[in-house]
Amino acid sequence: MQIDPVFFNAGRWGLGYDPAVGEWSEEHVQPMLDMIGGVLPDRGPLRPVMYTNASSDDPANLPSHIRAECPELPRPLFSTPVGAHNGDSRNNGATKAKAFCCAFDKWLSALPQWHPYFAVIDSNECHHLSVPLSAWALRPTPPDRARIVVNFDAHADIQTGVPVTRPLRCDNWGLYVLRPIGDVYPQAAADTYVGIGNNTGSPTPWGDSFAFARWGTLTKTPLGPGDMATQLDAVITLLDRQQQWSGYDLYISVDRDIESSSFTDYGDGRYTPNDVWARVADFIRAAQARGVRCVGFDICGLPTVNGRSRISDDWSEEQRIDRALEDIVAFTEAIDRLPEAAPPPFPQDRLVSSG
Ligand SMILES: [Mn+2]
Repeated sequence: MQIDPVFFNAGRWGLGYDPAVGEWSEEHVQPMLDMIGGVLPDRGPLRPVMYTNASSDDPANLPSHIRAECPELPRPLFSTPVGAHNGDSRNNGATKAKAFCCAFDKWLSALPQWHPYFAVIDSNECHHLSVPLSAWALRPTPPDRARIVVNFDAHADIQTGVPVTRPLRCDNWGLYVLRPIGDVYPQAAADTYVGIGNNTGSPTPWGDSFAFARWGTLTKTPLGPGDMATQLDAVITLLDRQQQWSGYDLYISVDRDIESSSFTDYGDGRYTPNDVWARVADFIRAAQARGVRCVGFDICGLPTVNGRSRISDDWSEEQRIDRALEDIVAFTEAIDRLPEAAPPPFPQDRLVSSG
């Protein structure tokens, strides 16, 4: 299945970790773009969407192709810093959801896109980028098809007690796909949010999976310890309890912190890369077998700039980056093997005018 690759930088690689540098720098990003582009053959140009100082209104912080294609960006872009690049834990990755999603919708609408996309988010501190990404991917889904967001992650990334007027963060974004966000998303972006691979201490590997549905009281539904097909069936059962659907559309996110030797900002996870690759591929195959259409995929959490890591070990910086590229290859191959979705997920008139 053809996919459109997008690279979302979230401030880490663009700023080179130096909070004193307030301007976009391609010093570290361009080599990473070249490396990612190098393992995605025959898929056309890798389109970068980047920002550096997102609390600034200055469009000079945006890459030139975004400035050119989308001249009327909302001002102010954001009300609080996004993708914090310093040790200020108060603002780490935090922003007001409405302004953030509005700005990203503008940016996404400026990207040509005819296929499901595959996005790479540089820091998993910015996993909340998956809100506008999944909302954008699932927007063309007609109301009689169910919309599923699945997050393979060591963490739940959902906090049920948080109102959606609070800052959107990497650790609470799951709720934001289930709730309207002002007039940006007057309808919830998804019907269910699913967490797979959470590490809550279950003695059974892959036994901590859960789903939340958008309707009624927010209630956690365990998916049981079964294989991926069984867990997907549990999600479908949850959805089918609400209404009869004509089909199901799926957006997948993978936080690399689920994996050992991932070297993300949030450390290393419980599962080996081979195990994660196999589970994600199993899930995609189970979806395909049930006619569940994959409309988008993101992988989140590269090693920090130039392969640096807070995790102490004897891996070289190059080896850490190679590990991330291995993930990108493994996940894109799993998607690539899918036949073209029918009906195609995106209409040819998907491009909307910006401004
Ligand atoms: Mn996450």
